[in-house]
Amino acid sequence: MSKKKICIMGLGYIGLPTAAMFATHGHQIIGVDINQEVITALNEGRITINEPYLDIMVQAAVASGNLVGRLQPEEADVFIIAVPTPITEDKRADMSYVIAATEAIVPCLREGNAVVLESTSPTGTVAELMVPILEKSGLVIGEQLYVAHSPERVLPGKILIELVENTRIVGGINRKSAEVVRDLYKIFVRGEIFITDATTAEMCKMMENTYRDVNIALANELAIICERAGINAWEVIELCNKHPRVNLHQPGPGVGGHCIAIDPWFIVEKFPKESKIIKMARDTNDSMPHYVYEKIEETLKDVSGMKTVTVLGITYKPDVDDLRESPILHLIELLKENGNYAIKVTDPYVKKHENLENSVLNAAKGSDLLLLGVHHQEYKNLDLNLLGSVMRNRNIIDTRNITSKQKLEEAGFNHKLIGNR
Ligand code: SAJ
Repeated sequence: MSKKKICIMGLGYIGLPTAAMFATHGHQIIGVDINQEVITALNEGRITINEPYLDIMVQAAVASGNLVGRLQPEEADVFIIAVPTPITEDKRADMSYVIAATEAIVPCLREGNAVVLESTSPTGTVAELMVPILEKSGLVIGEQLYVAHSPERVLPGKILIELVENTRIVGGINRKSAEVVRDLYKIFVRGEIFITDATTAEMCKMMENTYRDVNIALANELAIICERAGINAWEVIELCNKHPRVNLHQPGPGVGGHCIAIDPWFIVEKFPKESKIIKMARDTNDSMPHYVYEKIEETLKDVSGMKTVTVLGITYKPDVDDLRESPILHLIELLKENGNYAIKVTDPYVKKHENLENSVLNAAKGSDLLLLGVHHQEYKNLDLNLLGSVMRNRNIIDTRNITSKQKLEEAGFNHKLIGNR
């Protein structure tokens, strides 16, 4: 393919790796973001997010001259929109960034251009929200201007591998649009690229994350049921998953991240009467921080005065620095609201946070309870004897099944595991 000029709107977890990927494949990339700090960093070859190997790739792309940062879009062959689609307080999709980015590119559009939406969006976003804005360019959509949705599907922590290896869906406003955009992604995607219409692609993306949310809710419900039944949910899951057609997920303190805890709401918002299971799953997962909070209350009910809880791991999932929608942060809020808890926090991936201690040992000093929030690699071999020796009371609640019952008992801990005891 001849050298393309591509404007990428939004340089976050998706836009920036995508920009670096196209740039290192020899294309000219204008990375656009409304945040001056992001642009300054990019033009110096630095990044402001944490993703394995992304810094090296961005550095190489900027050094080659193929990637530059700008605050405004400019004329190009292709425009890719990768801006956030968060939810509002009342669980509605906030499409303001998509609208702003689409409006911003209108003056730059020329015949033969392609516009791709990567952001996860409710059904109808491309056809009903973006197309009317793009029509202001005067171009005939689908003939003079190709428009498609190609949802990102990469897993934070493995973005660079998954961008290349994963299969991809391209949903066009018409067939020609889908084909043009498919050929574009062929530049670096090694997985198969499937073509469909834009609204189907929108639903696929939301449903992939909803599938995971519903399955995690099922695991969380199972965890609660097993506690009542006096058995170990983790063992039930392991044994059930020996069945060739069963894949139970893992219970935990709730679902975090900017995708799985959000996308199902986009379906519920549009189809409130029909999306019963989806809504129930969201509510189940959202209730888990409170469930863990009640366990802490129960465990420390006999400790008088201020009680100290040490939280090990506050990110939304292991081995990343991402705090967005982290269920452990919701749990900390509940403890703070109670007023009887002093909270100490530690997390090897987080550099700045309220009550952050620089080591597990310092965080454990004088504590009444260790709360294992995330299964970071660093927490798999904790020196429980040492930690116990500096604590005021030896209590531990494991929300992720990373501690050994035997080791906890040997170290004299009163221990609880979500889904078991
Ligand atoms: N979690 C559980 N139990 C499980 C699996 C996950 O409690 O069995 C929790 C995690 O601890 C975390 C949350 O769910 O809090 C989400 O983590 P995740 O690793 O499942 O997913 P994300 O949010 O990092 O990335 C997802 C991915 N979607 C799917 O796997 C279907 C990714 O492929 C998407 O690209 C991404 O959302 C996105 O951007 O939409």
